[in-house]
Amino acid sequence: IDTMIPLQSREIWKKHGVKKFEDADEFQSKFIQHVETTLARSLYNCDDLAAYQATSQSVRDNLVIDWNKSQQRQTARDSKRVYYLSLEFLMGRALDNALINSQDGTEEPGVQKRERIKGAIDQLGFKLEDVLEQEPDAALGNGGLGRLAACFIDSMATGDYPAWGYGLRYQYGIFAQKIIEGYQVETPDYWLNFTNPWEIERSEIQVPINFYGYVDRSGSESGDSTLSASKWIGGERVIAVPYDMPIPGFKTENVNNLRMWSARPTTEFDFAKFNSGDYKNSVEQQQRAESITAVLYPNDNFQEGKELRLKQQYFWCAASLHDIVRRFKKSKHSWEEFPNQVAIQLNDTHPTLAIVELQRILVDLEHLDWHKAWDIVTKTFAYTNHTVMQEALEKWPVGLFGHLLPRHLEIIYDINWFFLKFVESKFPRDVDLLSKVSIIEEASQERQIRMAFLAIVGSHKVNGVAELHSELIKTTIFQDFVKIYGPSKFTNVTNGITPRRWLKQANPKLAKLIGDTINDPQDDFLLNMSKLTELAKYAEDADFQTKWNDVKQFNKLRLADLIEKLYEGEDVINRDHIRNTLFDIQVKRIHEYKRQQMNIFGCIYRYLSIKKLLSEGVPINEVEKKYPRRVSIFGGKSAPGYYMAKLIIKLINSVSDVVNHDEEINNILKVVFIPDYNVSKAETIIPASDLSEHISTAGTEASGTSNMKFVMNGGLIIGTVDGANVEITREVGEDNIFLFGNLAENVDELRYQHQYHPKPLPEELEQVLQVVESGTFDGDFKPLVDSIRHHGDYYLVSDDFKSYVQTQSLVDDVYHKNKKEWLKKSILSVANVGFFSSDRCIQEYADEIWNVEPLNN
Ligand code: GL2
Repeated sequence: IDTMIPLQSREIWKKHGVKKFEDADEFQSKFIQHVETTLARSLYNCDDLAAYQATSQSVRDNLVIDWNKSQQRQTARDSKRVYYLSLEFLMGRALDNALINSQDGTEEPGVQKRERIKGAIDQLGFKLEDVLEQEPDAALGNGGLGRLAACFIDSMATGDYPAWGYGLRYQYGIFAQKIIEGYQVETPDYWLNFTNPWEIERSEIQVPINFYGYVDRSGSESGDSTLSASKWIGGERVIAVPYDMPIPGFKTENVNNLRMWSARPTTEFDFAKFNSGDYKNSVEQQQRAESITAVLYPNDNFQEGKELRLKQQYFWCAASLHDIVRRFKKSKHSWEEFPNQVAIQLNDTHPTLAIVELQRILVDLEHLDWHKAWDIVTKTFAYTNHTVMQEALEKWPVGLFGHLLPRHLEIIYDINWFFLKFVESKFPRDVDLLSKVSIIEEASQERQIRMAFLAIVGSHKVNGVAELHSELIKTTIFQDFVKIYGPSKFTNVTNGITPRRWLKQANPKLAKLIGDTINDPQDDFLLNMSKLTELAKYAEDADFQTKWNDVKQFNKLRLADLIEKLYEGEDVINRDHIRNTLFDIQVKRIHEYKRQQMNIFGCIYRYLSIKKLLSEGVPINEVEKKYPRRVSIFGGKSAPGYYMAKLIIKLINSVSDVVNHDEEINNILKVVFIPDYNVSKAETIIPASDLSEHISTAGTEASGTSNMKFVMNGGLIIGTVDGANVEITREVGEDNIFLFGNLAENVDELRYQHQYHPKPLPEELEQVLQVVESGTFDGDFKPLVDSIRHHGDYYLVSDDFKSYVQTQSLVDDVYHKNKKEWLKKSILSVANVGFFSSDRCIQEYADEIWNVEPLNN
């Protein structure tokens, strides 16, 4: 059907063409229009929530206008597009980000667009800060992996890349965390309670998605060969409807799209059900469709293996590919050109089914020859691995898989057959190798499909997310594939973060100080982070250090306010001493490998040491010299079914309870657990850190990205030689980071020693564990203690504890005895953090993996 307006009518359209608001006055007019029409409210009935809605609608109107232009431009240029497939997009809030990104460089110095809108909102009778607070976080992700996807789409839009994100529109994001009597309690996050002004529902697009059923090969040419076109007769059908979220770039009119699919029932009439009088049952079955996109699985670095999750994955891959193929077909290229027009990046193995689905489309529906199709597929896809931990690597039982997706299972077997034939030709008679690399794992009780292997075989590039991690995947989990394909298929792209959100939005005071100092009032450094190196010459400048420190103090007070609010008025952080209190922060998902347990054991050790001195009669002011003021701040969610992680949360809260209420120690140590850590809280927490903890067992944290965020905000790191800490050290210099602990290369040996030649625990840890066992802290922590004492201490807490504690006292010394030195380290860190901009990262993907160019306006 032709949906284009006839030529003779177009002049009318052009005459009435919509315009963006350009200044404060036009914004106010839009705002009022939206209050009175979109919201059907008035100046007699307009609260902060309505003001948020009206502001967002107005800003969104501008975005949509640019979005339309950008999409038309991308289509007209017929350039290669990138599709970033991620099951998680941890977006956080959109409004402030959209205001910041609307800055276009045309403003007079000092009056950025955001500031003008702020003034306009003020005149309308609202405070921008309060308006921004109304927005619920779009929390459609678990942790680093999901937030990485959000940073990437910001950088792709900013870099003018023709790129779309594809995800799922979960009705429930990651659960809200409540702490009740020290324990985590999960409550649903129904984030769509009020209409979401940032999404555009596209109910005119409806993609049918099938599940179950059987394969009909009666029509295929050679009868029994699965390689030629086969017909999959689906047994259950649901509809995928897209919701689009415009993604604005910074200082560009380019606006990209994040398309998120939502599941709906079909309106097909089921005669069989109707005739059997089973109307109620058929309604219930229809309702089940919606459950596919109801909820985000709350696991981080862990595979649960539930059928509904596989259904989510297929639903999303099939809908996205349908969309991509439809767009490609409109461009009238031949199929061979598909990889020149389309690059698809797989964010972890979650979208690996897209590989199989494209092969199915090409062979079954487009009737391409198998090998020709497979060549197109492998040139199109690339795969990012985000973990080496076994429990996180996706595997699906063949039975479950074949029931849900019978034709896809056949295709996987065929892919595997050709792959193994290829291996066999390169390494004849190496049966052992064949079984090691087979996409189908035969050894286990039930056959399983190894999704990472399928992703490697179906891609032209595989990358890790930090140098150490990218080396590790080549020498451990994927070593046989390096042998088969050669090392060039495997590459590294070190993660990055967007400085728009993590510097400008989270820390406006620091961004302002930087802009003023390096004479960059238009914030060009947010695009060109190498400009930050100019800060280095002020690292020892006393005046500048004072200003730098003032910004930090401001941010610490801002965090103290947040904590007070969350603790319902309890004055947890003593503001009088905030200037000489070190803020030590560890915020991230709670996981044994991230070792929050080691951090809290460190707090207990510090507390015991303070108490010991006091009991020996040392006066508190002397004690304070040895153990200067510190607040240890924790935050993070545990997967609901992760017993140990939940126990760690309880221990932190129980320790907090004892320490914070011990008057004898006179507030020189505080322990705080911030409930419900999320993106918007991170924006307040991260800028307030003096020190942050990235202390995973070496070799377990693929990259980490909060390490970069803390450094970008002038916080120093205490960390292990793991993930991106390695490159952070290279960039900021080893004098400016506190590293400790065993190296990844020694981990296997240490674990072996624990198993077969256990040694007594170091005395510092022994002391701590005994106090935990004594019942000083409310709760039963036996499993936690036993994991170290009796179960091999898999995460090597006992091996690293002593050097951890020693490094912490080094931190105390520098912070309290040599503040100038500390500030110098902090300034130099920010000066050299530029490498970790996700803009750099996206450029590497574009050049090395996608082969796409930015589309300049
Ligand atoms: C993770 C890694 O654990 C983390 O180290 C990395 O920074 C991110 C992004 O690459 O990916 N892998 C993973 O499964 N989750 C992560 O956060 N959930």
